[in-house]
Amino acid sequence: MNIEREIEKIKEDVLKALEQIKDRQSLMDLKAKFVGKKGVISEWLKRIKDFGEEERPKLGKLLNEVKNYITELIEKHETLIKEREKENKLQNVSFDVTLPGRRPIRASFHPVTIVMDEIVEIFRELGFFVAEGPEIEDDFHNFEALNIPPDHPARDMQDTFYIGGGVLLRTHTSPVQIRVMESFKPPIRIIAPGKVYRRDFDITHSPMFHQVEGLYVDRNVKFSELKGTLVHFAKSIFGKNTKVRFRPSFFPFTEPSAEMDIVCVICKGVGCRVCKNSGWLEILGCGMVDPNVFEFVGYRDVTGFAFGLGVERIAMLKYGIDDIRLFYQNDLRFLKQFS
Ligand code: 2NM
Repeated sequence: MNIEREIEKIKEDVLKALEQIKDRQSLMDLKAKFVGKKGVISEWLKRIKDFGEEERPKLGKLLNEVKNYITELIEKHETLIKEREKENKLQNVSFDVTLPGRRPIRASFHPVTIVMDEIVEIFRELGFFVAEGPEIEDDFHNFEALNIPPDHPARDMQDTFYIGGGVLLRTHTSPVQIRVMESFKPPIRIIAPGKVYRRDFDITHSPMFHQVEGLYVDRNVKFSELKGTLVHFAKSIFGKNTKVRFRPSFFPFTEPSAEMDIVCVICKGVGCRVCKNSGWLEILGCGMVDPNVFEFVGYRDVTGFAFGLGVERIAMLKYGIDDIRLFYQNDLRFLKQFS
């Protein structure tokens, strides 16, 4: 057979072999067999020296052409196989529809919100209406109308955040009650929950905290009604066996004034670090509204009782939390315990 014809035949052999090849390994074997170091083409190149001077260049050129042609052919086929493998892989991806779904993260209420709502609900059941007002207040509603004279320690720069021009951050929610009395005739029965601000910061004080204050004004409201209402509140929030006591106290806006204690929730009255060995814990301040306050808002021929409490303090006692800062750090390990 003609030598050139023989070389041309190698191409046909390769083309025929490629038709059968479906995987990469067989393709690599084929590549080695024809264009590898010990492949068919290499064998032919070694034999060139056996030919005559004139034939050698022609033969060499032809062999190189065939080698390049085959290499290109194999590379094209390799791309084809790669693409087919990728497609097969994608087709084999499947989803197990019986797998359980991912659980969504469920949010929960902040402990201060939980306790505040609970307190508000207890008083709403007794007929108190919820009232709200501004956190930025003026001197009249926060102090003057509450019978807090200009030289009273509660007005000290150390306690109040002053904005200037007689404007300040409210230090209690009492101004809300002053505003309600200015706008509505008695009788009134209201509860004022909200944020208040004081210049105070340690493990039991925060510069912002939450208060609930209550006010009941009508003809002939008596101290016994204040006691009955607040004893009911203590038993509702701390349990029906909760023991309480009223202790005389002083507030500029009430006369007489008192503070209500419950038996220490930690030591049950024996005496411990939390109750400073007294066996009692203070939970709120209260009293009969001072006549001077009624005068400021134009109320006549009425009496009333009022009270105020710190929501964080109630929450700390209820849940045994010993550092107020935990309420404001947004640590999920803490917050998750109230879901
Ligand atoms: C307290 C204790 C006692 C109080 C008084 C008034 C108002 F506006 F009627 F005068 N509101 N809240 C009051 C009374 C607040 O907090 C410890």
